[in-house]
Amino acid sequence: MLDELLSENPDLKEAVDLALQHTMWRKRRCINLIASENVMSPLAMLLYLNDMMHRYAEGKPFKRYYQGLKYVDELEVKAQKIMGELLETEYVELRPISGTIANATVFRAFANPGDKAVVAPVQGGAHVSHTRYGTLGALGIEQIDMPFDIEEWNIDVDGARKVIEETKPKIVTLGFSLYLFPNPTKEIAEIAHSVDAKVVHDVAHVLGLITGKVWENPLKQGADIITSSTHKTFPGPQGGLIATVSKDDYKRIGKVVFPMFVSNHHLHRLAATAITGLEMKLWGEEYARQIVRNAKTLAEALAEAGLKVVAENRGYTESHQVVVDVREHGGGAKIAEILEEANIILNKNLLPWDKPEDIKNPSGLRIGVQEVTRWGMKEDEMKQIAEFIGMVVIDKKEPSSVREKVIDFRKNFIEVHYGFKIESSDEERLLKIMLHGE
Ligand code: DSN
Repeated sequence: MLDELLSENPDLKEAVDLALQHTMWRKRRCINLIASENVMSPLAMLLYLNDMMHRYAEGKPFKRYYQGLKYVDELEVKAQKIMGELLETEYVELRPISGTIANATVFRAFANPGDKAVVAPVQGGAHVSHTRYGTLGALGIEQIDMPFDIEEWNIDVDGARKVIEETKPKIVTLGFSLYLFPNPTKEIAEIAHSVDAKVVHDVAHVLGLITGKVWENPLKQGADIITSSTHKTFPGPQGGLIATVSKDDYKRIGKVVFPMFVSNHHLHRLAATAITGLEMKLWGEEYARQIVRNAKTLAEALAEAGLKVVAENRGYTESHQVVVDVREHGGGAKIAEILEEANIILNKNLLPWDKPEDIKNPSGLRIGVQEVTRWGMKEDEMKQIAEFIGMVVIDKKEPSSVREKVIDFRKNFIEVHYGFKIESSDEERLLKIMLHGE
């Protein structure tokens, strides 16, 4: 029946094929090492398909501008509570639909156009939304960078003190998208608070490491607010989150979320976020520990294979990421493209010594192991992945020959770990309700 429909309608066939091909390729035949992605468990995915995706809910739970939301209200409060328990605070906002919108909200709540923000150095891997090119600039807030210490692969605290004390910003941001070691939150927060600046720590990359208790929670280190997405090391649906320890800050943030940055907050993700949060309560610590073990093992194996892994003096990494300098092999763009031919998916990245104009072919590769860990891979598999990468980058093997080996290897990792398991009969039952309402 479907085949008939598709053969009669070439445009439909193309659209359906593209979505199916992508899914089969990325879910079954690739090693995904993009550091900002992950996969949901089948239960979270199925519940993500719920009817809330069609609805509006402007305002806060139980104080909405639309009717028909009695289940949405309760679910939103439940999801906030679960995330709050994981983050050890009662003040969680789940309405921002992405990490960037979470940042925009907080920047707008605590600074006006013309104010200053001292930000974690872009050179060290801060996200574009913290810059003049992104959200910060769009809001008319001036970006002033803290200096970066390449030896320590972290923020230079003495340099940051000088900049913060001289410029007296309204906001100080921390957090990186190229994130190997925790930022010195405590030290920076003390300096920022001495000039009455709010400390906003963007933990998008490490949220799952924080909820898994292998990475310090900035809210316990003096940060006033954390912003995040919910789909990187925290393996939930794509979405945003803000958390704070202050009731006043929470109220102020809430007034900016809606009506300024979010009208409809994509309600179907609330169920999936709640389910993923419960999974992280049960298995998140084991998951986070394995992620860090895997990242360290991969870094060491890549170095042994002859690649220049950064931060060797600091043990390469304490996060889900591994960063490799591939200048001598032709640069990040070239190597990332060749690896894609071998079905190894990762991204090129600017490294601290690159200039902005190097963006098209920067020095680095950014590698994240959080998704392969969720597919059940452990240290032995990290060594195997390093071998595949070495075959392409060092031994210059034909990527298509490595691709065959990658596809074969990937066949053994098709179940999501650290999540709820359900029977296929349950999947069918839930899918039927999601599609047809009963
Ligand atoms: N695009 C994400 C990343 O790759 O780090 C951040 O939003």
